[in-house]
Amino acid sequence: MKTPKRHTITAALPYANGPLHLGHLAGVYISADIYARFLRSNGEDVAFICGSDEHGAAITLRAKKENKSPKDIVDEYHFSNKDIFEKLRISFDIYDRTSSKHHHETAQELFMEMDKKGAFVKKESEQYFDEEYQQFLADRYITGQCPKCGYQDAYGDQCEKCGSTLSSSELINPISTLSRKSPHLKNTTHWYLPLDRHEKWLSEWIQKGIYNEEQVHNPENWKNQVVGQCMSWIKAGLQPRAITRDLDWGVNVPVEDGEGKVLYVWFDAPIGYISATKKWANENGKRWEDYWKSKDTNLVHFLAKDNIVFHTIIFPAILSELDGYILPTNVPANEFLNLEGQKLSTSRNWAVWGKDYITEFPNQEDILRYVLCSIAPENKDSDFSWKDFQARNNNELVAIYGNFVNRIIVLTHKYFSGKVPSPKKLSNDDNSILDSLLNFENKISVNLEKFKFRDSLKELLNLARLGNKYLADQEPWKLIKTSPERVSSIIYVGLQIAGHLAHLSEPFLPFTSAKLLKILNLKFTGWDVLKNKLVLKEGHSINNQELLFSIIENSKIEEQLNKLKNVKTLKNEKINSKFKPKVNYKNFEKLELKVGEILNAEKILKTRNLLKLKVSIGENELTIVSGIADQYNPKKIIGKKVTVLTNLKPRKIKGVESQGMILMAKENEKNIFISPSSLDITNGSKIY
Ligand code: B3M
Ligand code: ZN
Repeated sequence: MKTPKRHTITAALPYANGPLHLGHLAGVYISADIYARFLRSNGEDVAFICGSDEHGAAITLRAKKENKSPKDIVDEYHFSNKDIFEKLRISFDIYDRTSSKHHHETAQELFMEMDKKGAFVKKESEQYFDEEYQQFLADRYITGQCPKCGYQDAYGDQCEKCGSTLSSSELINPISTLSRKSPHLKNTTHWYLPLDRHEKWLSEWIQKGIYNEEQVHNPENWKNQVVGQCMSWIKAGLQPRAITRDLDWGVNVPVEDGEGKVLYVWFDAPIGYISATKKWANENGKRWEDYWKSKDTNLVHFLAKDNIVFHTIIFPAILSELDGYILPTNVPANEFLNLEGQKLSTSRNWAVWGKDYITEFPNQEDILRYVLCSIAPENKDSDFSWKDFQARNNNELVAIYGNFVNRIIVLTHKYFSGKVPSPKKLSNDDNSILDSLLNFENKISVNLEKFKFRDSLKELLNLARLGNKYLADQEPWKLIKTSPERVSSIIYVGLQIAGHLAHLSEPFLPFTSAKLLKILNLKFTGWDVLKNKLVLKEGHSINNQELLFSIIENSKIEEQLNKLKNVKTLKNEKINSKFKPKVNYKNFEKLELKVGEILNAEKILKTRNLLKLKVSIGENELTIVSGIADQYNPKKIIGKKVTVLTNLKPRKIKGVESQGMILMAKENEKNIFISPSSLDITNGSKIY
């Protein structure tokens, strides 16, 4: 037996601030899983590492908006995302969390190792500070006018209108998203990773693949777009990058004068791969160092194109400053997946959510895996459409794969009582088909080794196609009376094809592979058995047929398309609602708006979403029923200042008289209180 090679396979850690959609799955996790399963099928030693990325300003900002703690947010999405991965059988060896204690310890340890070595420079600079909140503002916390295109609501790090990368100091009229006031500049000190010092070797490494004598990779195996992106960064000149932030959520900076600061999320997140490996190794009797510090280990990072530079420039620069770490052998980044011809967008709800797919297509996980692999955005952006999804299922999985398996199993039971027959009369054609079986494993493997997942999946389907065509050409059902010896040979050959198909499907279609192996009464012991064209012995009994795939009806697809149509209509309504007819001042004046304060809040029993609020509006108190229980924890909103419409005609809701209305802003289907920006404004103050 050959000695197994060791592989550390990482998949980008999804931010635990939102649900997974098909773009994430097609961009990263399906390919990574196929690769990990392929390696394991070949007896290789694999650590397949992932987890939730639970730090960063995007998470704290979302928490603020929803009036929750960052911990509430990451807990919610960590578990729901983990569940989706499990249901799709993404076979991570560990799905860890960067908010865990062991990760904080590892990240701090590595920071200190680098700090001691002098791998950082400390620099003072001016950064925006929110006086009211007594807080420095991460770039995401500042909005203002884009200096490039004039867009009013650009973020401090990026303008979403024109796509330019910005720094908050460039924004015109910056506003803090916390207090809604203009922040002022104040001095702060940060630790910087001087990427300029690393420019030379990184450029050599990316272009020639040479890191040191012991670690060399062939740069021709890297995707063009990955090398291209790295080189365009390097050519522009690498700049020192701050790796600490003034935030209160993240890994604390573990040195003197690090107080009030945390590590930059892109510093700690990739270290998450290492801390997760440590945890997994500890729990499984392995040495984590073998997976990160041995030159024989093949380190591969799976991710989408917006994460490339972090894994090919910043993380390698970090690793190079640490003792004995290896660098990735490859970073086979994918491009993006679109949906029905449009860019996927979480905020516009233009997405197919993993969770919805799992509930709406029960027991059809492999179809999704199949389709997303067939259209993986390997070298350019690709498109998911429901019609194509249906066609691939009906015309390929059902009509070719499922049909072949169904026929061969039914015929074996019908003619040979469910036993593999002895081939009485093998023809030349039969023999050449049996010989050709050996090539499939080879073709699939060669493609997978090059991260060509689409091509390898095509080969898998070609094997099913071969079986289907073979049975159609041979027509054993016509020969059974006249030439039973021929039929024994045809069924024998057909079963061998099915045996290869069952094994080779494992990385791509793990549910189907398991079912087919069970039908064939085989145990999966890896692909070694495929070195032999005969995987089923004469006389071996097989089990009964089970349905592998079924037709997806038009109505099912229409349902999905309607859902997307509704998203579009909603969007149009939003646009149209900007243009509601004008009202005169007299009408506006009829509304009595006041500043209120929530004095008490309780859930109304037997309702999903209703809170009964007691709201002070100065001299009076109002009882108000509000449908916000899914977003606001009643305990946490007491004392909150809100805007109240106080002269709305009272009405009974679930038996409670509601005497007014609290004004809300709707963003991404969430309701957010419109709170007066100044906290000490008196209750009952008129708003006009
Ligand atoms: N959390 C994924 C993203 O950019 C990011 C990956 C971290 S990998 C260390 O959506
Ligand atoms: Zn712009």
